[in-house]
Amino acid sequence: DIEKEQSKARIKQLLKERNAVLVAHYYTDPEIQALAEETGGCVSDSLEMARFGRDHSAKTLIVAGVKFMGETSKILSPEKTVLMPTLDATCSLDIGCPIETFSEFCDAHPDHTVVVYANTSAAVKARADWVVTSSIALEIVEHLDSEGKKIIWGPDRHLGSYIAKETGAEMLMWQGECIVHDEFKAKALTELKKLHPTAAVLVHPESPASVVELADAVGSTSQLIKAAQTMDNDKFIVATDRGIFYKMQQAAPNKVLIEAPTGGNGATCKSCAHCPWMAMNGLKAIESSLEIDAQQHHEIFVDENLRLDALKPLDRMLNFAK
Ligand code: CIZ
Ligand code: SF4
Repeated sequence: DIEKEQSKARIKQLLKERNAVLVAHYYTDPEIQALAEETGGCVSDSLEMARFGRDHSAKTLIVAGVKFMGETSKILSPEKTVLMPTLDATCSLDIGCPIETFSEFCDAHPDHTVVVYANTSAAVKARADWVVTSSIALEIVEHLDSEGKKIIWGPDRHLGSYIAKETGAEMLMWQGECIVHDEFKAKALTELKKLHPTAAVLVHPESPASVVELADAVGSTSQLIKAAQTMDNDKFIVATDRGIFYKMQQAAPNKVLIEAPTGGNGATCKSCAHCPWMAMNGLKAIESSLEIDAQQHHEIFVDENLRLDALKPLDRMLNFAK
């Protein structure tokens, strides 16, 4: 509609005026992902978003995602202004892993190597030996396990259990979860599979173990998109945030994509296959974040000492990935 078109036009103008680039996560709404593509930004997972921002010549990054993604971008690009459409967009994993209690947990097991998922605050990253994303967690834990390291894992218990099962590594687990992936239901998925016998099931490992067990492919967002592109099946049942359908359909235009069930037996869920915090990244919010007099309400800051401490485990991952 007209209002949306006006908003997009204003955003494009402001991006130019401010030498800014829009970096969006796969879980944001399709129109936000399309706008990032149209304006020379990127659509990606949290790690690629931070890398893209760091390597781009723009002076200002608009991070359409959730708070930890803005922080990670700032940690990698301290000289850039990092803005977010709203500073209220957070993540249940970040909320469920406050630095004070997590730090006590780590202190209680000083002989353990601390591995944290990227979905954490800068302070939690700074307490860690390694930061990992779901695309590289398996390899890094495998590597640490082969060196005989005992591991503390936080905060996603489902992803942690999956990695422990795959690698056989000994892991002390923080008990956090993603409110979106935690809602996928194995029983309803089994029923849905019967209705689509030729479909392959793609599952993000933040989902419960019972759902992961039903998967034909388990992986990070980028890995699931790749799977839809390369597997021969005509249909895919997908257990992750439905925001991913935008890029997945682009990558696999002739395939039928079906949402994995979040309820079953009339059950409702808090956040049926779409992250409520990702959904806060609307056009209007992006537009306001670019208005110069609103900057204070949108800018991400990370204390310099904390930033340097969080950079170490992040760099460890980036160097391992090379
Ligand atoms: O669930 C998330 O927030 C994910 C998959 C983040 C990421 O690493 O891209
Ligand atoms: Fe956090 Fe889950 Fe939302 Fe990702 S989808 S930002 S893990 S709550």
